[in-house]
Amino acid sequence: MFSKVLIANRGEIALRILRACKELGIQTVAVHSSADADAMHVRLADESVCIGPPAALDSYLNIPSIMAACEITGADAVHPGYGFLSENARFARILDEHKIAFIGPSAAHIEMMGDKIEAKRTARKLGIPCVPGSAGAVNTQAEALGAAREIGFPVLVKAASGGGGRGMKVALNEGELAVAWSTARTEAKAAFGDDAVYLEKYLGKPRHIEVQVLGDGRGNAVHIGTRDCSLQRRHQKLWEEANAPSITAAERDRIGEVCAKATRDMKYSGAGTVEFLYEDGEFYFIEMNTRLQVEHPVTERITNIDIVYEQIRVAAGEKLSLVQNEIQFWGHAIEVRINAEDPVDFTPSPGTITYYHPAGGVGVRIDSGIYQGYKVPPYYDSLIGKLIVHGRNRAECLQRLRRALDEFVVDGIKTTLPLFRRLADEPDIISGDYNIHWLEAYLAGTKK
Ligand code: MV4
Repeated sequence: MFSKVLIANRGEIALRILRACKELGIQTVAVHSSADADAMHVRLADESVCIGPPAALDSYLNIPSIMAACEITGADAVHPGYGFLSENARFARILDEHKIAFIGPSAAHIEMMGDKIEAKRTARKLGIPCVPGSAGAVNTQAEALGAAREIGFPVLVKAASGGGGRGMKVALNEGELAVAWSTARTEAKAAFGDDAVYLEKYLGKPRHIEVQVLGDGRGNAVHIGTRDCSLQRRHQKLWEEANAPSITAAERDRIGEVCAKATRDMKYSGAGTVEFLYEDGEFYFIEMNTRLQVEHPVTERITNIDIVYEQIRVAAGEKLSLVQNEIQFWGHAIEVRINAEDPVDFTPSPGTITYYHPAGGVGVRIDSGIYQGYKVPPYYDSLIGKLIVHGRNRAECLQRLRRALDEFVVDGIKTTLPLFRRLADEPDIISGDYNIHWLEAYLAGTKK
């Protein structure tokens, strides 16, 4: 096992990782920008190193600074959290060259899944159902037209290096294809420095359902259920549930086993998320994320599995501590993301937290590093915490969410908490009848 883990992240996830390390008896190093000196995880870590000024490019994304912090502190492993360097194959490789473990999959797996065309090719080869689409990159307008005719309209042009929805363009018919293809290429080039694009059948009203997998790189792998992450705004998830409410236990086990087998067959090591669009009873693979995800606590809550503990174990070369037939699912969990944002127009709301009273009681978990007097810096993502509630079933879970939200007080800044209190009373939310467009339509006042 590792003796000292450097946590290359900030905010609630840095604290989450620190907690797992402490429970494993591992020493912790917090690295932070000058704007994060007062963060809770910095206070709780055994050691801390300031790695640069507020701008993430100069601190949390600054590989030489982080390598220097590893060297100074003698850390033997790095946990990258989510975002920042968590899916940076070059960072994983540099750590490897310095005999420091990257707590995550191999650089090769990160690279493969970072290329969406390669990821899809791999998924199909491993028996994962995919969205019908072009065989690979579509490099000319004529190729695009040929592929689109074969797929059938509407089609979606996607960036090979994409993710997060950037460089994505819909073409409803042949007349729209040329413009969609060329603007997608231009956007992809500008955003990712790579103009490769591919085509898929456009699904109009899917749910976003993902499968959490864990592998140990030695041919052992399990799935630990599904999550529905359809409630999002501009590709920012706001509300996540486990298991996905719209599918049966049999459907979950079937798609879960397909993903676990794929994880096993590619000798994947660590935590992974296989993302699907789900429409009319069918799953369609879109991407695989090779990192810990923001929404991992809902899965932890219904399975009693500590995902970060498993990540650390397998990165240290130990076998997975889990076998599929011992994994059980207990009730239902919902996570809502507490962002320092206006709950109506979502403008950022950094500043000092003048009063903090977190919810508590049975079935409530809060992952957050905030405290009364903490100053939310303006430089980073607005996520300041997550409220996770559990119930024996979805109805109980929703009622517990309402109860927890009624208790929760964060004063001094605006947060998304009031939005969730409203959502918890919406008939479509109560019935579980929503897709990836529902929240944006609701916020626009049109509702579906
Ligand atoms: C799609 C799609 C419809 N059809 N692919 C958006 C982000 C990217 N990672 C995948 N995305 C989508 N791919 C096909 N063939 C609709 C989306 C999409 C979406 C997906 C998941 C969650 C939210 C979304 C919001 C808008 C569009």
